[in-house]
Amino acid sequence: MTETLEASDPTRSPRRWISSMALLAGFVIALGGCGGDDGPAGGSDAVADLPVVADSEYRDLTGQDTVTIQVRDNSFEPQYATVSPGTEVIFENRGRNPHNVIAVEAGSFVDVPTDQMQPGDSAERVLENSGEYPYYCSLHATPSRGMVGRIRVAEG
Ligand SMILES: [Cu+2]
Repeated sequence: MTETLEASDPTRSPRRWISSMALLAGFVIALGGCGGDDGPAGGSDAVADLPVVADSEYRDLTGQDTVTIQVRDNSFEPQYATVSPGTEVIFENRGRNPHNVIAVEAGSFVDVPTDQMQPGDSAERVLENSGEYPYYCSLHATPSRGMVGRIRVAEG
């Protein structure tokens, strides 16, 4: 069936393959050329573009060694939480679907990939430094809307 089709035209398909690879390479180079305009991390811009969340939206979970963020279909609960520095934050998938936890500012904490956030899975991340840690599930959100959440690590 398909084999017959390819066998009848042995020279053409490799050639097409090579030309699409050349196109792809050109595209990647073009992308690389634009990358410098974004500034050093690039991620900071992403955080600055997020909607403002009122302080009153944050649940105060300071003073605890561990804090659990429930990962549901499709939200984080609590969505906004304040914790103390060094708190172990546990993301626990209580839903029926796979999710993930992606830092909006890449590298601010280690992402939890989808294969580690299946139903029933949990993953711990320790946040040492005070600051804002917005995150989202890339399966059900963009960084700014949908299945998004934030952890604020209070001043020590
Ligand atoms: Cu999700």
